Amino acid sequence: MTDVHAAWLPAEAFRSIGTRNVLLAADGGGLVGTVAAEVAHAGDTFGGSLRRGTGGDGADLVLSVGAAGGEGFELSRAGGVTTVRGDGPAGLLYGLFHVVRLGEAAFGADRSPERHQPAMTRRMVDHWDNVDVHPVMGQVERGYAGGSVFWRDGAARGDLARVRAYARLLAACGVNALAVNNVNVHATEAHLLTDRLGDVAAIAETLRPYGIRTHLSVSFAAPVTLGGLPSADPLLPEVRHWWEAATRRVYDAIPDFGGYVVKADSEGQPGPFAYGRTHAEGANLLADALAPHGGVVHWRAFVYNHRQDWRDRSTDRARAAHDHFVPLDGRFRDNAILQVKYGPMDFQPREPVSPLIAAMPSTRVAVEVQATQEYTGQQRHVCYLGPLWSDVLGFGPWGTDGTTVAGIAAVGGGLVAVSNVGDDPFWTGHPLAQANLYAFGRLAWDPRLDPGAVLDEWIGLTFPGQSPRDALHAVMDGSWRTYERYTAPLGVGFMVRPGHHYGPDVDGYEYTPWGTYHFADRDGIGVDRSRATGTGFTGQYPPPWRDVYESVELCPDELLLFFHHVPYGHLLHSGSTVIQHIYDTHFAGVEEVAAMRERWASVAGSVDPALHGRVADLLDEQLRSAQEWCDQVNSYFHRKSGVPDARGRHVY
Ligand code: GCW
Repeated sequence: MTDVHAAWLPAEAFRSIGTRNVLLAADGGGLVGTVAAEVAHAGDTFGGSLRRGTGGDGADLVLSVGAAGGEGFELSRAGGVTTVRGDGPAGLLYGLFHVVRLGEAAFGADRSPERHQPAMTRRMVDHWDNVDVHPVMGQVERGYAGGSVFWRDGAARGDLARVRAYARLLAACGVNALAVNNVNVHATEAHLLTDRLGDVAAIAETLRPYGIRTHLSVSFAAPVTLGGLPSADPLLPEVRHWWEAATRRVYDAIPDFGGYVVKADSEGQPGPFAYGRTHAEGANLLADALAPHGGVVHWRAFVYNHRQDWRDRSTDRARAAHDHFVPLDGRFRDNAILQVKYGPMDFQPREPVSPLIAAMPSTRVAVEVQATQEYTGQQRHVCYLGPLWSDVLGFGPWGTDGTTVAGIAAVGGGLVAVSNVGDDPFWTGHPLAQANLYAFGRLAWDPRLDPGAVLDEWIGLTFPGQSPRDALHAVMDGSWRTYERYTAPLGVGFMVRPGHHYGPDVDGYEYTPWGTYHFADRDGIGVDRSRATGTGFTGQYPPPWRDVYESVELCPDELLLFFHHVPYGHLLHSGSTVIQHIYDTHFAGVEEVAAMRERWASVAGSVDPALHGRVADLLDEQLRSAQEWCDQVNSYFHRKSGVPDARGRHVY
């Protein structure tokens, strides 16, 4: 693995444990064996010791496992001894990584017993991995970090050392489930379910020592394409039998298999609509096949008409998931999880929270976010997404009373991120994009964590003993808002180049069938989604949001153009007009990127030169791209509106 740079957890991150005498008072292999190996390795590196057995004399750290089982753990310190007691082996593993995170602080002052327990049962990453190199999408769809970590040239990688290292990184931030292939299931990946199951079993074996269960994306048409049946109708007995038998074979090969992920009737993927069946009938077919084995199906709610007529302003893509799924609430099996993107459109830097999340009280809902930065700079721009996800998770669909999005996901299906990792030496292309993956895991474990503090953990674990902490905060803390400033304004979204989605193209999607429009004309901009005069989307929210978003006066500035079409002279709460806001934020965004770049230049010499160089090069590109966004967006709106910039800056 010499071509691989460390992410979080370089050897140095284990110094505090590696210099201690550790007693592991638990038998067995499995996850306890993983803990033993981690501690032994750290001891070999730094001169500490590991003893297994009982009798803690002289130990600085005592690790044990309770009988209850589970992922929680208790941490305490008294009389010079730090104690971690895992509820089960998984809890011990997470407890160990918590001690690593704390570093020397775990061995300082006394600590009265603290309980740690994940908020979400399932904390999952999905890989949009095509196995083969797809002619348009590449090996990893929306992958910005090189090729696949799992496959090479369409075949399984013989050497899974990199996957093992990945599993360790994931476990250290709390991830416990992973889907190995794209939700768009093409001909090659379809076979992972049947004759290429061995590839999946090998990955599962590699992930298992770090407490990660393996999931598989499957095609709803598999009974036809793989099984040779004439139909995939979910109500036909032969179709049910086919899925039962296929699933039994999966569990024979992978006894702790997690389950299936399905994108159906979405962007051309097959689904139950072809047979006049509902999505509940479709999902339940797979849920029933998985149930005897304890598996779950993640059924994606990303269902909309991608062949809409741009002339028709009554069709609203934002409405689609709610329109499709709310009538089905209560009709999904308990092991069928509805996986909902956090926003009603598609992973934009700013969207309201999807109203569907709160509208399925009798269905288990998982919330999906995108660590792979399709619309947030494609891992060429620094864009730390912790604050975005934290806002989403803390959002109260019923206002400040009542539960949050995190609460709904916690009692439902958990949190899912589309992974941003590939075979790039820095794992995520942009080395700083690693922080997004780390933050995802930590926020799924505890959504109340402050994203700045999570970033601080990542910095500490990634650059132990080095000193770029302040510079990294300066570059990353506000980077999501900076990105928002120089891209599409006030929640209107898109304005990206169609197809690859990188860089500006204000009208790129305006006359396409994709349902992603801004409706700018000479007088104003925005999408009227009000009940009074627009698409009625605001009516999908419960109070207070249905009224807040309905009202031009009450709607928060950052979402104004998502919900309303307003004149350029409309006055925002900020005191600025819409047009002046567009100019000001775009100029400011570019200045902020320039400052980020300078700040990064100032820490050359205090971080690994290869890493410094990669980030520096990418910041050059980010500045170029931000400038391009600024110039195109400002020129576009100046030309449309005829309103000059109040500060007389150069617009083309
Ligand atoms: O964001 C869009 C992407 C598609 C993706 C789709 C989805 C996997 O542009 O590439 O397909 O979402 O989430 O299914």
